Amino acid sequence: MASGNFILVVAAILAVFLPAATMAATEHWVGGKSGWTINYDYPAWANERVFYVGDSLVFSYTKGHHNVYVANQTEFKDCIVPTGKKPFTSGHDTITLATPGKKWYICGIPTHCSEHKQKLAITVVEGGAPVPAPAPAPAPVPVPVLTPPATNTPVTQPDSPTSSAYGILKSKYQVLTVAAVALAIILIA
Ligand SMILES: [Cu+2]
Repeated sequence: MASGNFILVVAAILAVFLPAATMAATEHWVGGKSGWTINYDYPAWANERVFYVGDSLVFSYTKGHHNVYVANQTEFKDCIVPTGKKPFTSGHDTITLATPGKKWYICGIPTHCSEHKQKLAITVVEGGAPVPAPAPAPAPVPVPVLTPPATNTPVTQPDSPTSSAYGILKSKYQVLTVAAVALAIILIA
């Protein structure tokens, strides 16, 4: 019963985490190795990739040298620092692309956008990460899971020799089968 529970628990954990792993969202490091900086060809960078809902942008730069404002189309086009909006300033700003559509980002440091093209426009599309939402999702087990394996450790232990012994028996049986078949072929020939 103990090992049976354990298997169920493992299966439940896999059921919860496997789909999440399959639909891994992409982190787009803006500007690649150059990061978020001046005089970089962000339109070309953006053209090389597809941005899916659920992906994220990472703006990487030396803190204090730049910042990131989420802008609208006009602010982007004319390099207007959005009023009443706080910029991202950490130097490692991760922005999750939660909705489809056009997104605009600019640096708010004077002249960086207007004279040095430190601005990024992307189009986010749906569908990259299919959300299959399988039926068995509702059983959220993580907490009760932790107790049984701890107490069951001695019980699970004897299991492994048994199953490996079974494995050996099984492989011996396979060897015998192969040998029998080979013998049959030789005899027929
Ligand atoms: Cu800047």
